This record gives sequence, C-alpha cells and structure tokens, in this order.
Amino acid sequence: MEDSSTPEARDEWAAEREAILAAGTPEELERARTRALGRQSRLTEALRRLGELPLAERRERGRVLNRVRAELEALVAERAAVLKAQATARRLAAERLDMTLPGRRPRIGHWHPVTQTRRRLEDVMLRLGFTLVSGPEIETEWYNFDALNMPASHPAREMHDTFFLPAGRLLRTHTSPVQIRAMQAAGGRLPVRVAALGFTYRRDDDPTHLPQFMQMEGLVVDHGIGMADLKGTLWAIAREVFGPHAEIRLRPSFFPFTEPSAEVDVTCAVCGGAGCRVCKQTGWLEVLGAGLVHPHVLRAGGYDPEVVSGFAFGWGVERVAMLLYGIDDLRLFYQNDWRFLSQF
Ligand code: 2U9
Repeated sequence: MEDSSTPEARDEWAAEREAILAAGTPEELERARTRALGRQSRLTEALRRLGELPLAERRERGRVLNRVRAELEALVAERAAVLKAQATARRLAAERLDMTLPGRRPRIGHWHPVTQTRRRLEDVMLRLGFTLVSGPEIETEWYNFDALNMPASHPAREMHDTFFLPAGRLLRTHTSPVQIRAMQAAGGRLPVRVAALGFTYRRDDDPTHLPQFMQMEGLVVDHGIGMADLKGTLWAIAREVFGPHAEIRLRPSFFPFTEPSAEVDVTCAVCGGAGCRVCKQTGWLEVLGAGLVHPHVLRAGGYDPEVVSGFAFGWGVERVAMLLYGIDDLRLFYQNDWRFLSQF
C-alpha cells in the first residue's frame, strides 16, 4: 500500500522533477522534458482527461495541473542553463596553452628602400670620418643661392626653380646650404669634414625627377685639399656602396659652387662594366657631381681660399636606390604601394 502521508508520495510529479534535475547532458534533459511535458506524458494525459471529471473537481485539478506544467517548464530552463554553464567551464579548462605549438610569426615591417639607402650612405660616410649634419628645409635665398656662388642673375638658378614662401624664404633646392651653415658653425676650425643628407625640392616631375627628393652631399675643407683627395674619397665611397670592384671616372663639368667641377661615373653594378640595358651599353653609370669648392663659397663659409681649399660632391639618394635595386621609375618610391615596398 502506498503511504500517502509522506511528502514524496503525495507529490505525484516527483519522478518528472527528479529526471529533469538528474539530466547530465542536453540529450538527457531533452528526454526528461519529453517524458514530463511531451504529448505522451502523464501530465498531458491528465490534462486531456480533465473533461472526464465532475465540474467542481475539474477546476481545482486544472489549476494544479497548469501550475505543475509551469513549474516543470521552469525547471527544464533552469537545468539547461546549468548544463550550458558547465559545458563552457569544461571547454575553457580544456583550452590550455600548448607551448609546443610553433609560434605565429609577427609581420615585421622594414625601412623604406630610400631610408635603407640613406642609412647605408650615412654608414659609409661615418666610417670615412665624416660628421653627419642637417639643416632647415625652408631656407633663405642667401644660403640656398648667393652663398653658393649663384647670385640673383645666375643662369643656374633656372635649373633650381623651387617653391617660394613669404619673407624671401624658399624650399632648399639642394643640401649645399647645410654645408655653408656647417662651415660657419665650425668658426674657422679645421678640418671641416661633414656629410648632409635630407630632402630637397625643385620644380621637376618625371620618371627620373621628383619635386621632392633626397640628396647626400659631402664637404671637406682643410689645408692642401686637391682633386686627388676628392678622387680617392669618391673611389672609396663607390666601393663601399656598389661593391669591391667598383671603379670611377671623372668627366669635366660645371657647377657654380665648385671649380674645377666633374661628373662622376661608377662602373655599372649590374653588368660589372661589360655593358647592359641599365648602363645603356656604356659600362658606366653617372651617379655623382663633384669638384673643388669655389673660392667664393669658401669665403661665404668664413674660410680664406688663399689659405685653405676643399672638395665637395653630391648625389641623389633615390637615384642610388634605383641603381642598387634595379628600379627604372623614381616615382614608385613615393606611391606607398605595399606590393612595391615589400620587395626590399
Ligand atoms: C658646398 C660647396 C660645394 C656639392 C656638389 C654636386 C656637385 C652635384 C647633384 C647630384 C645629383 C645634385 O641630386 S643631384 O641632382 N649634385 O652634382 N653637388 S658638387 O657642392 C658643394 C656643396 C656645398 C659648401
């Protein structure tokens, strides 16, 4: 005989409740839910059979059954939440860091090819005993032109057309004004041995000329400096930059700030001097301008041309980069296209 006095026995839905609470997996919970609330459950059956009861009993029984259904549904939702939380906790515990996995290689950037070339040139100059100097990109007409033996009437100013700013200022057309400033800063002391690298500006824009480009210039002032010093230094630089077999040759030229002046060719690094497309079958590449510092320029820097002399040279950093990397269009350097830049 069933003991109807205990609470367990009185609760006719205890089995359903316990099955729901005992469910250890979502599948077990679903089975318990079907058993408790499904179409073939005792509860659904009881609800179906309400109609068979006398009216008075039917109302009371209906209330009880609906309360039981709501309670069981809440219990299922609660149990589902618990199981989900347990599953998440288990997954997190299992996700241990595997220190034996190969690492993910970070994408490391690199210097821009023009900056790489600049640093290479800086390195060479430093090892040759030069001091690196810099100066303003916005210059006065005096430092950019007059001090460099290019007075207002000088035809060479035509090739140095630039961007003019208020108050007689302009964007420097070369790094030469930096050298004038360096000489002035040296205050007559010797030797002056400086290299200036930086952006310069001209009214130019084609595959081999840009309105903004980088120059590197060297200047040496001391007692008894001559063409042999210039040639020896340029040869050393050429070998450092283009390789141990690089040779140089000087051809007479003209610059307002040097006298005598020379264009400097270096043996083609691509063919080693045999002749190829890059050097247009000559075996030589024109890379530098150079010469002995003009007396007017030495005087502008505060030195007496009767007592000291100097040599100077200049080249375009992008042009050196083009030769080193075999690039035929200067503009590629400044279009910021990752497909191009990532190759260097
Ligand atoms: C001082 C005195 C003399 C620097 C020099 C050149 C020749 C030269 C060009 C190379 C390609 C400029 O970038 S480029 O277009 N430069 O040919 N530069 S001599 O002479 C100086 C500089 C400073 C005080």
